[in-house]
Amino acid sequence: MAHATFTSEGQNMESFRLLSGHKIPAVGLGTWRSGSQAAHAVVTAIVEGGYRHIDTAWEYGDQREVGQGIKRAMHAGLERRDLFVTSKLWYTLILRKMINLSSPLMNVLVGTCLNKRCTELSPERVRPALQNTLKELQLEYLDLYLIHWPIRLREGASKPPKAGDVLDFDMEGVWREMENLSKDSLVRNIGVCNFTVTKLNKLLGFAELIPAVCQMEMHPGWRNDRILEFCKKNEIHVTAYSPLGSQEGGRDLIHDQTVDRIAKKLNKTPGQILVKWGLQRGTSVIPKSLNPERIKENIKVFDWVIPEQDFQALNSITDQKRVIDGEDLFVNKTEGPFRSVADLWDHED
Ligand code: NDP
Ligand code: 1BO
Repeated sequence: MAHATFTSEGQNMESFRLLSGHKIPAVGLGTWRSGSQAAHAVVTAIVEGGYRHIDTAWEYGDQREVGQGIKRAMHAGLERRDLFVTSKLWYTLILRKMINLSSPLMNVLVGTCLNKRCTELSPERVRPALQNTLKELQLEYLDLYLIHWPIRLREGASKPPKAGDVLDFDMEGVWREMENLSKDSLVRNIGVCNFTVTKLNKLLGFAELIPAVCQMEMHPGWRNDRILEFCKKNEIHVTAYSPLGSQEGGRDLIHDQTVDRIAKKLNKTPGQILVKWGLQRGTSVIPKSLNPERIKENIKVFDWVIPEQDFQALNSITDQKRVIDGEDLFVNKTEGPFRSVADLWDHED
């Protein structure tokens, strides 16, 4: 069962233990939309902020920068084993059987593929995708590899998808390949993001390796209690993404009245209250920031607690709504197969 571990002071909740026995640091740095500034953010987080957990994804297009940041942090004296690096399987770039990997033609094709946002989530592409991610990050292994979305898109799919862009997803085939990556020690843990209870139940029906982590949107504006309870019951650790309400176009929880009131009362910042709320629910939390002061602020959450009454006030924020609902990526209102956001989330919200 995933549970908190405590520091020698006996009160600090700094990591959670996964089913595999590995520990996931409770606060990690998110890197979505960090672009060319990702390297600097990663170095600041690790070297100055004391972060040991970095979250990235092929889709973020910043794995090279994240890798450079990790390398610089390691030059500053950190060991690889001290870090917990997560990335995510989106779509794979390489049609290996058809192409000589070292040929100049390969470079051209990969470039073309990148521009087209190759988008097939299928079993034979899982390993090449991971290899590509490891190469970009300049790492030998990942601590955690997640299926980014349980949806397969056609190569060159549009955003929003056109008819025929969203294909059947071979969940069992993809998961078997994820399991093989784990057996081959290329990844220490495997997991999923953006699954529903329906999809998790399906996965648990055939999984030889139970997902160690389920990464989901969670903040006081979208508590997502149903999936949290399901995961706890099944000993799957949950990581809360977009813990501050996400970025541009997201929900401004930093200026939410309840959050602000509690922050002032506890002499903390709204960002710290939002991170701490996630930790007190038993989830790890991955706030993104490019601002050095905010990066450092967001992890100063271990030597205090949100009192029960205030915690319950945060649990009572109304207008519960997803920010990252996947509509622009996966919904085609006339052709389907997902005609609405509700379809996408198996009508569980
Ligand atoms: P967050 O909820 O982490 O919010 C980030 C925003 O908050 C940025 O605009 C940031 O600005 C600002 N911010 C950061 N710290 C503070 C603070 N202390 N006070 C005020 N503002 C602050 O957004 P994300 O959506 O990026 O989620 C975090 C991470 O979760 C992602 O970066 C990604 O790694 C992961 N994720 C995973 C998904 C998945 O499908 N698995 C989906 C979405 C996110 P600034 O940079 O200027 O500080
Ligand atoms: C669509 C990607 C959301 C960030 O993980």
